[in-house]
Amino acid sequence: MLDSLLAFREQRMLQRLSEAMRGAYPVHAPGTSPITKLVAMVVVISELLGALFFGYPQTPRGQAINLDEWELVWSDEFDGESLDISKWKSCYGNIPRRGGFWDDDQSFVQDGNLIIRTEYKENGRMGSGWYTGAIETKGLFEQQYGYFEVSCICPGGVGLWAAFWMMSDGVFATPDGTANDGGEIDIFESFFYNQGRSHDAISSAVHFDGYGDAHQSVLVGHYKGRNIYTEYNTYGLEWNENELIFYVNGVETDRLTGKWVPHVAEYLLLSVEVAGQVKNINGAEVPVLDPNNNIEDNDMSIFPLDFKVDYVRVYQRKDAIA
Ligand SMILES: [Ca+2]
Repeated sequence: MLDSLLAFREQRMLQRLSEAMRGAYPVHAPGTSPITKLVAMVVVISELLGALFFGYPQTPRGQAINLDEWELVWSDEFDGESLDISKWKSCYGNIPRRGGFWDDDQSFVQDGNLIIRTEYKENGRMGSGWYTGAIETKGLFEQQYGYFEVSCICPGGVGLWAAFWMMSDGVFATPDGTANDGGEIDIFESFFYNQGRSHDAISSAVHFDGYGDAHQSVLVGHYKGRNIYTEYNTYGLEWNENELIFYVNGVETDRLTGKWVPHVAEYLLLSVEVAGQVKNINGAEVPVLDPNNNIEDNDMSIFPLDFKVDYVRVYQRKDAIA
């Protein structure tokens, strides 16, 4: 009954609350004193209640990824002079996107990082407005299952939406009620700058069966990073034939099973979107996506603002390769 009424995230909160009260979540180190255990339990339970009732982000408390079990099979360290076009291509070309424009000139390599730069341009190639960018590996690199990780610094401004995600054309195939034939896997999305307790958090989600009437999606959760606008954090996905397991800084946040798990190769995307309302883009009024998340609420002196990506690394399980 509860299962049918509650979203995935709420079900998970209740499950974890029950585990925390039994002392089973998080797992305590052997020999921890009773007082330490009690304090840890109170901290965990308060955080879960805040997440359940107020949507506050949680601290990742799951298993740690063990990279010794994985073989690096593809990566970009962004150490070259320019974007490696054998690995990346423009995502959809130069187009209007949400409250701004995706423009290929906004993505470039500098000092060992991929930079996706957001700025206001009076005389951009598509007119005046907010310019940012997106790149993808579609047709250049696609993989089914593995461990996928980005290390990055998110752009710290209101109304900016940086993401590391995966896609397959199967997302748009005839709806079958599952992600079997492809899903949009949002390994992380960052859109909580200056949003109270969520400020330093990211979101993970999965979508499938297109974006129309048959669309299904799940919010995996909101999870805390560590100074995500000034320090490098890693966001990872372990994808096997049974599960999608999400990680922040190498610690599991949550996992999905069943219909949410794709079983086709997918490609990678790195993008920034302007999530707020922007008026008069080529004469069109862009609708408000979130009145509390408007790029025009920023002090203009923070721009240009960069999404800095130190690396993207892709692994396969060693036992799957052997
Ligand atoms: Ca499907």
